[in-house]
Amino acid sequence: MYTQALDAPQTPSAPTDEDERLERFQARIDADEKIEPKDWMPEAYRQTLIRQIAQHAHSEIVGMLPEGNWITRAPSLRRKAVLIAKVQDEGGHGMYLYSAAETLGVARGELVAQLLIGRAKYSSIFNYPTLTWADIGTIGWLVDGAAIMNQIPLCRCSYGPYARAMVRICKEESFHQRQGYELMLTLARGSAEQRAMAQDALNRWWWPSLMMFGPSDTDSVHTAQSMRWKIKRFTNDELRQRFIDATVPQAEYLGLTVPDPELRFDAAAGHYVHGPIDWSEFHAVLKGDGPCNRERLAARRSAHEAGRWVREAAAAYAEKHAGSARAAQAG
Ligand code: FAQ
Repeated sequence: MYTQALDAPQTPSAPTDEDERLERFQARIDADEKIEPKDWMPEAYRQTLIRQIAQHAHSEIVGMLPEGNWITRAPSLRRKAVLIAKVQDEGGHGMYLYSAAETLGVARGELVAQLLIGRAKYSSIFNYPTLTWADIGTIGWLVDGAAIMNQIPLCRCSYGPYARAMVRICKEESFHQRQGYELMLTLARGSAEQRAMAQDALNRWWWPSLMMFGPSDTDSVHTAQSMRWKIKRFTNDELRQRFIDATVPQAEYLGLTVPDPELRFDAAAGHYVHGPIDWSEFHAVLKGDGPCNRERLAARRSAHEAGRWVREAAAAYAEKHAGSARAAQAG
């Protein structure tokens, strides 16, 4: 019997269980079905989602730092209240996203540990300093604006928990973008000094905001597969172009100049054409050599240490309650 089995012709193209499962999985994706945590999924799909959702969660958490830096210096009580609410929202986004990642079988503690040892990526944009109050308006306008452009399509991502988390996140990001633009409008209608401060902030944040969308399509490692899996719905360059097309008229309305001498509107194509992006700056930031990489990680490590007693107290409390529940069950 065993010999017969060994003699059976082995056609390399014969479908295996794994091939069939992969085919069924892709058919579900193609039919726009949502994949849920308990469904079968290819390991590479799971790993891609863990990578992207974790990087996204870390970005929200590290992203609290540049703006948090201005809470004590906001120019009015109203601005302070708005900024506190915004920074708190970003913390909340990080929490939903860590929860979404946990549905893929990875522990939040493990993801946070990777961030703290400098192994995990987070968005390049949060490694730039916030030098003036105008930077707070510019972050809301450009950084949240870029985040929305990238994240609205993620509401239709094939993985259910990520897609659902993005719905609420996008609603909040939209409020953030509008508060940023309103702040910029106030500066643009203010004194010559305020207008100069707004222009200086735009000069410093424009190119890093374009880099948020990731490398150009020719250099993007993950886009093709992520689009087949409908994790991503558009390429990095497509989203970057949409952002530019939406944002340049907003800058014009503010009376500000986009710091790109080659920027021009191509009426035939219906798009703005932009000058070259300095990808060497992007790669330096990703390698840890941006203006604030070290400062950001140091701030996260110190916050993590400062919160140690809270985590220990919460764990002790949970253990105590689990103990009483066990005792009640036994009794
Ligand atoms: N920074 O092959 P691709 C926010 C990495 S949230 C750092 O194109 P993919 C809210 C990429 O991870 C902002 N790394 O990768 C807020 C990959 O590295 P790996 C965050 C970047 O995944 C506002 C490698 O380069 N948003 O702003 C960046 O297909 C205000 C190759 O790139 C999200 O995370 C970058 N900019 O596309 C908070 C959205 N770009 O893992 C506070 C979800 C690329 O191979 C205040 N993520 N890399 O070592 C995505 O949509 C995608 O992951 C992309 C990258 C589009 C970011």
